[in-house]
Amino acid sequence: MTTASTATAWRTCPLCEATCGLEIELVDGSVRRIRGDRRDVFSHGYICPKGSSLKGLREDPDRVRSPLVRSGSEFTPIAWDDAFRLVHERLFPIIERHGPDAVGFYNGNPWSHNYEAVLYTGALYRSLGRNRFAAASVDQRPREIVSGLHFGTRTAFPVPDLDRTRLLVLIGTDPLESNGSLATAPDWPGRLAAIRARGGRVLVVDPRRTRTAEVADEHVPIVPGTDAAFLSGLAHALLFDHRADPGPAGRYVDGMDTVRGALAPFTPERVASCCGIPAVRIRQLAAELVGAPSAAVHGRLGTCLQDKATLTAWLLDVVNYATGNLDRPGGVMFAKAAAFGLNTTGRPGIGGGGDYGEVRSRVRDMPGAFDQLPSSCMAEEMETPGEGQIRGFVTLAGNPVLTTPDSQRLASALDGLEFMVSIDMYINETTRHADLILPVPSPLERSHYDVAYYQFAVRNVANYSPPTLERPPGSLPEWRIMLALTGILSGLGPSPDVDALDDAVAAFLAHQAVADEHGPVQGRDPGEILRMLEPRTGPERLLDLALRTGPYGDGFGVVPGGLSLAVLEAHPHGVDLGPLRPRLPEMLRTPNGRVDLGTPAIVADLGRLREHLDRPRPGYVLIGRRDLRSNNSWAHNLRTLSKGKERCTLWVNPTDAEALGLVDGGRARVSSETGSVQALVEVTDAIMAGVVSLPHGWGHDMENTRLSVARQRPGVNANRLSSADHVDPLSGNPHLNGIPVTIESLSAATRV
Ligand SMILES: Nc1nc2c(c(=O)[nH]1)N[C@H]1C(S)=C(S)[C@@H](COP(=O)(O)OP(=O)(O)OC[C@H]3O[C@@H](n4cnc5c(=O)[nH]c(N)nc54)[C@H](O)[C@@H]3O)O[C@H]1N2
Ligand SMILES: Nc1nc2c(c(=O)[nH]1)N[C@H]1C(S)=C(S)[C@@H](COP(=O)(O)OP(=O)(O)OC[C@H]3O[C@@H](n4cnc5c(=O)[nH]c(N)nc54)[C@H](O)[C@@H]3O)O[C@H]1N2
Ligand code: SF4
Ligand SMILES: [Mo]
Repeated sequence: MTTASTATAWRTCPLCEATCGLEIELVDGSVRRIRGDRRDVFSHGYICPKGSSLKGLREDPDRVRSPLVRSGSEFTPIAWDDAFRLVHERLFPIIERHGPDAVGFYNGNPWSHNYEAVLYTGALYRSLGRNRFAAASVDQRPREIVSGLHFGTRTAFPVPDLDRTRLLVLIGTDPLESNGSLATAPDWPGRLAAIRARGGRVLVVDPRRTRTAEVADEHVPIVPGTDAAFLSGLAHALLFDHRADPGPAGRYVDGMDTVRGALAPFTPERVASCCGIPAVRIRQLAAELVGAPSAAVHGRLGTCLQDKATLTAWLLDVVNYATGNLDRPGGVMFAKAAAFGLNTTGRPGIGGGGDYGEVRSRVRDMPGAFDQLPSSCMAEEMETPGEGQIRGFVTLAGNPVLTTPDSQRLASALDGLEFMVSIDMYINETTRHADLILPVPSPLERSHYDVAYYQFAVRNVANYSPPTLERPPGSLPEWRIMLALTGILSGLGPSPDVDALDDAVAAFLAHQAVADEHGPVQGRDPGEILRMLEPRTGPERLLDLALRTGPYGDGFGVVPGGLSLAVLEAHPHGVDLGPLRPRLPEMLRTPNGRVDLGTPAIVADLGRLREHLDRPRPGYVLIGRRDLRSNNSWAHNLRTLSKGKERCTLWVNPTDAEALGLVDGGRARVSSETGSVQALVEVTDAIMAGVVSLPHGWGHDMENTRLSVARQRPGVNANRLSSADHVDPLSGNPHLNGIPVTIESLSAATRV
């Protein structure tokens, strides 16, 4: 008889922005149990139901484990060499014949939680043209554009200082379901409770009485899509009635005269009927914000998926600045990431700004940003003939057929492509269109470091996770797949030398590090730096380089005791680098080293807001929502998460239900100008009258997918109702919250 070999491993959960530490019990090389890691320096044992689902994800029989080639609707396994040969034979010639714009690329949300993908995208981008898209432009793109304009880098998000603030205003975010966004923090329930325990207040502005609103001190309902109206009224009250001291940030900020002038017409009284929040409440909130010892106004996804999203992000910065809370403890602050921080390299205080608007889309002339074009342009760039038309496509960690606007149209456009490759782990609504699927290992079989999320965490931390389990034979790490693709699309033939390409990426970054006049290895020999990184390769080598040349790094011997990957390896529960500290002006990377809140392009957009104020409200409007046990489109195949009550329901207020003849558990047809779906009705007073809500990421009843669990309760695809044409013109972000719809009762109650 042999005894089972047991072990414990720790790693950071890669499923959402909260970066919780997991403690994983292993028996004979498989996972027995996953719990919260009580010793994790950031999460202290907190975990949500998704964290333990990594076991189910690894073991899911539906997960793709070898490359698959499609013929008609059939997928057949093929060897990796053959798969790459096919890329060379079918995808590369498209670039040769039509140029690099002819092959498009879309990366989805899990990309950002996967440092292998993040670190090797730069190389892949160089083999492609301008048609690069990402879930970012159905998400935080407007916020990134404003951060780029105000602070010089796209990830310079003003983060609510959750652990010290005395007044937290959450707008369009539901962290009790989502675990938070653009404010990386494990355990929002605990952190919100702590604000109240120390005598502070939490206020939620949302068309729904969310679970977050239920634990807050106050819920302020708002008409969907009108946050810019509300915030302009709030900013007006702050700028004209209070004139609060902006504090030290005042030394670095310009443009407030322009801002005051531009906002003059937007009195609380003028905006109140549009946003549905009484003028007295807006004025009172201004007084509360000014009077609080510290206050943070944090707007998130609900504010980003509307047609004035960029204006809204700008107004959030104006409001936090005008109350003296920009860059002060308890207000909104900037993290200082240990590695890869966009605002920790180069000259402190000065930079090139961003590339906003430099590249534009071919068909609709939409502005690009950060090397990407808006995802709302994807389908038209595939459909519209001419030079630069997308004929080949690569998706990586994304399911745009469920997650981007007018998904039905996108699905047809994908069918018209000459060749499509998906780097993914499922045959889902998007990858079923691919000619070739290149599968990636499960998250437990790779290492992990949160390149993106530590750049906007509420506390500075660094945590590296080695692979928990060995990669199964026959699998390839995602970064090697990406480099192979990079090589093939760059003309290096069907089997490029991936190790040489990896060396080239590392050498490029080492050269950059020694060329950084303000970095710790300035002027040193890049060859020496690369030798000091041996024998590491792949993402670990890039991470070690970034940590050692980062703000807490050992500078390759210059700073004794500084951070390196070896230090993180010795600290499996993470390294705590302390609370956020004021960072102005050092964190700026704007061309003149200052913050201009009066950016003309944004201020000019107030004209559209003025028109909006007088617009009659449409009848019913549709918004989205998130659920703790779901994760965009791809957690629905995991049994542990898909148990329990039906989650893809249409929320309808009781008054509306009565007027429409809808009953709880009945079915309704929801139609927009784009399309129509039949949804299960859930009557609840948690949603305001005139507004209905459907979550996105559902609609798993499409043909030819391999999602046996998700298919049992498919739900409906909310993005059949959204339109790719209604966008925020400054960012290209689609208007997904507040879509005008009509609703029709289809049947009596069946169940809920
Ligand atoms: N109506 C409406 N639409 C929305 C939203 C909304 O609120 N309302 N929200 C938007 C937002 S915020 C976002 S971020 C997008 C998300 O949109 P997407 O990113 O397009 O969708 P996901 O469901 O996150 O897709 C994840 C895909 O990645 C694969 N995957 C998971 N892990 C890995 C990995 O490690 N490597 C690789 N290669 N693949 C992996 C999964 O199998 C799945 O195919 O949806 C947006 N769409
Ligand atoms: N459980 C779970 N967690 C997730 C995800 C998931 O799918 N499921 N997705 C992850 C991703 S990709 C992201 S980006 C984050 C997003 O995380 P959050 O930013 O917290 O997003 P949501 O939970 O969708 O909350 C958005 C809120 O905006 C409200 N809302 C809708 N329209 C408006 C409006 O016009 N104005 C205002 N003020 N509010 C409005 C909605 O009712 C909703 O409560 O969550 C991440 N975490
Ligand atoms: S909150 Fe997010 S990071 Fe934490 S366990 Fe859940 S999914 Fe993972
Ligand atoms: Mo997102």
